[in-house]
Amino acid sequence: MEINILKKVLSANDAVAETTRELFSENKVFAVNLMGSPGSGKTTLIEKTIEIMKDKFSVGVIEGDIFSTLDAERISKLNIPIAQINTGPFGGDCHLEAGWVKEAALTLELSKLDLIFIENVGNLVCPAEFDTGADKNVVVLSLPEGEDKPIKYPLMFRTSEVMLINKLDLLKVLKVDITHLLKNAEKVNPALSIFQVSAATGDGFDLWNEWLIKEMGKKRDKKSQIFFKT
Ligand SMILES: Nc1nc2c(ncn2[C@@H]2O[C@H](COP(=O)(O)OP(=O)(O)OP(=O)(O)O)[C@@H](O)[C@H]2O)c(=O)[nH]1
Ligand SMILES: [Mg+2]
Repeated sequence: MEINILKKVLSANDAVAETTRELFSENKVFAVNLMGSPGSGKTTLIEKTIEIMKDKFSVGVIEGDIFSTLDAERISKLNIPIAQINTGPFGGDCHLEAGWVKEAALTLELSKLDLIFIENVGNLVCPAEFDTGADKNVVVLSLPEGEDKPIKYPLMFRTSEVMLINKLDLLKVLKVDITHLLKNAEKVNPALSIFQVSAATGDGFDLWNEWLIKEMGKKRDKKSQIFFKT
């Protein structure tokens, strides 16, 4: 019985997600759903990416958190359009649903944006179960979390098209085996594109930004002619 109820909730969310994706497509904005553990560096990655790209592209952010507007306050310092979703008042869900994302997106001037980041609630489990209506799912895994996470939380890595391995600047102190991590990720999802970055220093952002620009280009043809200046 419980399983049936869950299926109903998920299929209702999937139906709304299609309309959310249509909204992004009508406005030719490329929407990225950024997922990952609390503290993996999602907000820092958004901040660094915007810092690098904002002269060429219009970026907006939808911030998802159970409580607080702390991340939105950080991002708002970059003077970009931002919408906050707090799940706390609605039961404290540990994921974002497509309807909430759509409602938040409608508060932004979507037609003026090229790219929108949806920062999902920090955890490696529930966000992977709910389609937000974004075009692509990206998981941020930071080195301190360890090599085994793709094996222990496979759905997150299966539903994502990109994995950002963050906090590369900590490699020497942590002694994480990146080759082992890459093998684990490949076992779970051989199609995963993987970029190794440090959101603190900006290292590795050239390939990540190239990927974003390519995907934005697919959404808005003229953008495909513009290449990221390093
Ligand atoms: N050394 C290092 N620290 C980082 C890096 N990226 C983020 N951090 C730090 O990690 C901590 C958490 O970063 P956030 O960006 O707030 O993490 P988050 O994933 O947005 O966290 P939640 O929103 O709570 O889920 C902060 O102290 C960041 O400064 C990195 O590349 N290297
Ligand atoms: Mg955050």
